[in-house]
Amino acid sequence: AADLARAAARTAGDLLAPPAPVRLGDVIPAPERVAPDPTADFVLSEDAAIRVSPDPAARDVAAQLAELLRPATGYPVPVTEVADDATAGHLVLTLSGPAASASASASASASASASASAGESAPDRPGGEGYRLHVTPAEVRIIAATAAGLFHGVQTLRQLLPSSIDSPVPVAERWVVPGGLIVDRPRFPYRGAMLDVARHFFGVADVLRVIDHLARYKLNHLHLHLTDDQGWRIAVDSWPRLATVGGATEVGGGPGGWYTAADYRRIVRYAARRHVTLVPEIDLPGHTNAALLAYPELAPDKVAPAPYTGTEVGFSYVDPADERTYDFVADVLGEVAALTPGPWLHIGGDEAFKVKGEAYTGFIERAQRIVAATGKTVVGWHQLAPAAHLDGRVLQWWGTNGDDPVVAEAVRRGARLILSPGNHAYFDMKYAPDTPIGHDWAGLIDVRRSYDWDPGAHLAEVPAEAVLGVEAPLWTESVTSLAEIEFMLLPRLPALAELAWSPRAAHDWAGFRDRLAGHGPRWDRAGIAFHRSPEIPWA
Ligand code: TNX
Repeated sequence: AADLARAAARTAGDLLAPPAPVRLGDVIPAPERVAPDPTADFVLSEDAAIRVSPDPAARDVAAQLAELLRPATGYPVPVTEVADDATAGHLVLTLSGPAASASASASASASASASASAGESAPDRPGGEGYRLHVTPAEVRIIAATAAGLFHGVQTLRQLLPSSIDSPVPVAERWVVPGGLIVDRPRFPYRGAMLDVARHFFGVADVLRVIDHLARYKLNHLHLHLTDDQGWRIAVDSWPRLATVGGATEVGGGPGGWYTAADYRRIVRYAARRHVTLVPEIDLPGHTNAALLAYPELAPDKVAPAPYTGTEVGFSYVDPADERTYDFVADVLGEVAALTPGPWLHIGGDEAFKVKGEAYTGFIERAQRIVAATGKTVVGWHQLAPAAHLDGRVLQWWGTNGDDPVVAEAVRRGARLILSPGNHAYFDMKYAPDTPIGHDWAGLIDVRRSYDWDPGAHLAEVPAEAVLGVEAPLWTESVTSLAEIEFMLLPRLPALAELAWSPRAAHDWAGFRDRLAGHGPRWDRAGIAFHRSPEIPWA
C-alpha cells in the first residue's frame, strides 16, 4: 500500500515534470521490440531498492546494478532477495521463464547453434540471453530466464537513465527512466571483440576495462590473441621460458610482459561476472618467433632466431615434422584449456606462409585433435578451411571479399563461422586518412562502414544458420595504450554490437547515428577516450 501511495504521489508530481531525456528506443544495440508509454515514466528516488530472485547469479547481477547506480546518484540502493515474484519494488530483477534452471545459463555460452536462441520461447518472455524490461511509475522490472538475460536487461536500463549516470561522483539529477515495455533477445549467440596483447602487451587492468566496454553493448566474448612473433603472453608451467623469455619483447622494443595463471584467472572471473566468455588464442604454426626464441628445439633449423620487434608477418613457424612440436602443442593447449572455463580454444592458423600444402593441413588436423582431447571446441582463422573438418569447429573469417568458395565448402562440411570482415570489422584500420594510428590494408573503416553490412548475408553460398556470430579484432602493431585501444574501439564497437544483437529489420544507419550521438556524454562522464568521429552529431 505504501508503494502504491508513493507511486500515485509521484505520478501527480510528474505531470508537471519534464519528460525523460532519453526515449525508450534510444538503446544500442536496438532492442527487438519497444513499446513506449510516455505516461508511465519511472523516477528513481533516494529510497530505491533492488529486489531480486533468490539465485546466486541473479543476485550478483543485482549487486552490479547497485554498483552502477550508487556513484552518480549517491543513493544507498540496497539489494534484497525475494522469493515472491509478485512483490512490488522499485527495481525488480526476476529470474523466471522457459528455462530458469541452472542449465539455462549454459545456453548463453553460445555453444548452441545460431538459431537456438530464437523462437525457443513465448515472444514476450524470451529465453536464453533475452529479457523483458517493463517500466511503470511504480517500478522497473526486468524478467529473464537466465542471469545473462538479466545482465543484458541491466545494460539497457543503464542506457535509459540520463547520461550523468556514468559519473563517478554524485550528480544532482532527476533520475527518470522512460515508461513502456522492451522485449529483447540476441540475433547471434557469439558477439565479440579481440584484443591483440602480443604485439603490444596490455596489463590486467586494461583488459578488464575492455571487458566493461564489451558488456555495456551486450557483447559476450573476448578473444585474447595471446601469442605472436613479438611476444608470448601467458605463463605455461611445462614450458616456462615461453613467458620469461618469449614474453620479454614487443613491437618497437618495449618491455613486453605476460599474464601469470593468477592474472589470467582474474580476467576470466571478471569477464564471467559480466557474462563475457574468454576465448584464448595460441597462434600456430606460424606467428611463433617468440616461442622459437624461448625453445629453439621447436624451430625447423633448431637455431634460436633473433628477437622480433617489427611488424612483418609470415616468416616464423614451429617445425611440423618434429614430434617434439606436438608435445609442445599438447602441453600448451592442455594448460590453457585447464585455465579456461569457456568452451573455445583458438589455434590461430593464419599466415603460416612457409608451411604449405599437406604439411599445413597435417599440422592443423593434429592440432584440432589435440584441442578436441582437451574437451574444447576448435576455433581458428579461416585459413584452417582446407584441413579436414572436426566436429563443431568454428572458422573466423577475416576476408575482404564475400565470395570465398573454400570457406563455403568448409561450411558445407559442417564448419560454423565467426565473421570478422577485414574491411568492416578490423578495428585496427584507420577511420580516415588522417587517423594518427592504425592500418589501411583493408581500407578505411569509418563508423558507417563498420555498420553497413549484414552478417546473415555477407558470404556467398553460406546460409545465415552457419553464422555463429561476429567479432571485431583489434590488432595492436600501432596501438600502445589503453587510450589508443578506446580510440580505435569507440565508437565502432557499438556498431558491431548492433549488427550482432539486433534483428536485421532494426538496422538503420540514420537511426543508429542519432542514438550513438547520445553515448558521447556517457563516455565523457566515464573518462573514456573515444574518437569524436565527424559522422556522428555528438550531443
Ligand atoms: C593480419 S588477420 C593478421 C595479423 C595482423 C593484421 C593487421 C590475421 C588473422 N592476421 O597478424 O596483425 O593482419 O591488420
